[in-house]
Amino acid sequence: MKTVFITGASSGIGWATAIKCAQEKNRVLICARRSDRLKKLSEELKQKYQADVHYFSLDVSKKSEVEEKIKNLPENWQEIDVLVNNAGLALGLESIDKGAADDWETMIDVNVKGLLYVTQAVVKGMLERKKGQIINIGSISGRETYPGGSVYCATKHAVRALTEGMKKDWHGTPIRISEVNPGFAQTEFSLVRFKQDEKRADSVYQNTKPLLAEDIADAIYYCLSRPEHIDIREVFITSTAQSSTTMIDRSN
Ligand code: NDP
Ligand code: 8X3
Repeated sequence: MKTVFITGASSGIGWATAIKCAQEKNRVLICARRSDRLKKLSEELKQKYQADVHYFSLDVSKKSEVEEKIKNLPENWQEIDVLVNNAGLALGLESIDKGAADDWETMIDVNVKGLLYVTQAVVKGMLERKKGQIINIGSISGRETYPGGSVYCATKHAVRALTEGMKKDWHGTPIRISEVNPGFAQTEFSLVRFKQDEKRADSVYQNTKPLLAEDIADAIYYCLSRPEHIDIREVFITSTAQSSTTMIDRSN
C-alpha cells in the first residue's frame, strides 16, 4: 500500500487516477482548487473502496500556499510515496500575435511553476526517506507544436526538460521519475481551453474515438506499480485515431 498524492484530482485524468489508486488499495491524497469536487470524490472513494483519503484545496501556482499546505498536512499524510504532477491546463487557441498574455501566464504558472513548487515541497521528504516516485503528466504537445498551441506546447516541452533534469538531479538516489505523455483525451480539458464554450469543446471529440481519462490512469498506475528497481522513464499514449497533434482520424 502506497500513499499517492495526485494534483488536479477534481476532474479528468487526476480524478480517474485517484479512483484507480483507491481501487488498488492505496492511500490517496488529492488536491485541486475546487474542494466541493474533491469532497464528492473523497466520499465516493471511501464508500466504494473503503479507501483512506485526504483532500485539500490547493492552487499549485501559488508558491507560499503550496509550501504551507504541504508542510502542514496531517501527521499521517506527511510521508508521500508517489507524487503525480497532473494539475494543468491550456487556455485559448490563438496565434501569438492574437493570444492573451494573461492566458500565457496562467499556463506557465500552473503547468511549469506549479509543478516545480509541488515537486520541491514533496521531494525533500522523499530524499530524506530515501524512497519515492514522481510521475509528471506531460503531453504529445511536449514533443510537437501546432498552430495556436505554442505556449501550451512550450509548457509541456518544459515538463519534458524538467522530467529529464529531475532524473539527473537525483541520480544515485532511489527516487524514480516518470513522464506520462497522453495524446488528446476526453476530459474537461477543451472546456477549460475554450472557456466553457461547450459546443466548441464537444467538437474536439466528435466523429472520432479519443482516449478516456481511465486509459491514462491505467498508464500512470502501471508506472507506480512496478518493482522498485524499475523506473518507467516515459509512456507515450495516444488513441488509435491520432497520429500527431493535428492528425486525428474523424471518418467514424
Ligand atoms: P481537466 O481540465 O479535466 O483537469 C485538470 C485538473 O487540473 C483539474 O482537476 C483542475 O482542478 C486542475 N488544475 C487546474 N489549474 C489548477 C491549479 N492552479 N491548481 C491546482 N489544480 C489545478 O483536464 P485533464 O484531466 O485532461 O488534464 C490533466 C493533465 O493532463 C494536464 O496537465 C493536461 O495538460 C494533461 N493532458 C491532457 C490531455 C487531454 O487531451 N485531456 C492530453 C495530454 C495531457 P481545479 O480547476 O479544481 O483547480
Ligand atoms: C493536450 C493534447 O494535442 O490537445 O495536451 O494539445 S492537445
